[in-house]
Amino acid sequence: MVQTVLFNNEIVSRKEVKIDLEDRGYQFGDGIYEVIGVYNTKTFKMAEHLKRLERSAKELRITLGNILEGLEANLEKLIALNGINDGIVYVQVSRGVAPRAHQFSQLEALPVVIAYTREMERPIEIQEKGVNCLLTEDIRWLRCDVKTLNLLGSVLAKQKAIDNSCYESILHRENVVTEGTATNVFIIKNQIVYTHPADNFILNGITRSTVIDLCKEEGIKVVEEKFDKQQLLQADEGFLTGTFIDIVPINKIEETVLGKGEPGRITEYLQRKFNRLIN
Ligand code: PSZ
Repeated sequence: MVQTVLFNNEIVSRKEVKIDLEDRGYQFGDGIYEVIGVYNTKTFKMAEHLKRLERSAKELRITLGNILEGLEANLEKLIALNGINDGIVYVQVSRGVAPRAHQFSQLEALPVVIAYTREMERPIEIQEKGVNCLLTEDIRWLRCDVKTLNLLGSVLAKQKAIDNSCYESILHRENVVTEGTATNVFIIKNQIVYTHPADNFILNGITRSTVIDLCKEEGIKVVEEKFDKQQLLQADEGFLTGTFIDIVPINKIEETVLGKGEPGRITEYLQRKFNRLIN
């Protein structure tokens, strides 16, 4: 089937997309992106994702001009045209094309926008059974709050997890647990939910915010404070959050079984509440 994609402001077939070899996204990873979940043909929290895209652009001094105008409508159109039921829509904005130089002051062209969809099965099995994780040193830069195309720290850490038959690397700076490679990390100890505060060391996940709001609505105490590796390993329960995986329980971290080594009670409760939002 021919895939329909967004290229700058036009909906075209995938083979019509031409990326210049001096596109700064290609040469420097100089750009930003978002991944938005699609559940039963409907996007989840599109407005929040586009707001975060706008913030990422601002932090990197990428001038969006009128790019956001009509973007939401175009992403919805792609989902419909490609007949997506469950999956994601990916959107990326590179700073644009210019003769290669680190500085971007010579840039005249507009940013380059692409978006495409992917049908995916919902990861029911890992949501129900939970996953094993690895602890990996967080070697990323100090602006993890910006969703940039520069993902080498995450790429290497995720590969390390896969090489060790794990689902995710849980990253740490010194002893402080930050987040996963494409997930936020939550632990529960004595009925209290903990997650890293939304500062420059993590991406403030849309799923993370949704889960925090759910906790507050349900009267579950939630604390946005740093916790360390030891607190992680001694937690009663733990879970990962992210677009499309939603909430995935952590069973084991390397040799340490978390809690009972199976999805915990509060984790499952939050999963049920979360499922009501997307269904
Ligand atoms: O399919 C993909 O490639 C996805 S889906 C979600 C992500 C990637 N990443 C989101 C993300 C992240 O990159 C980091 C470093 N931390 C946390 C998250 C979770 O953010 P939300 O909940 O907004 O998806």
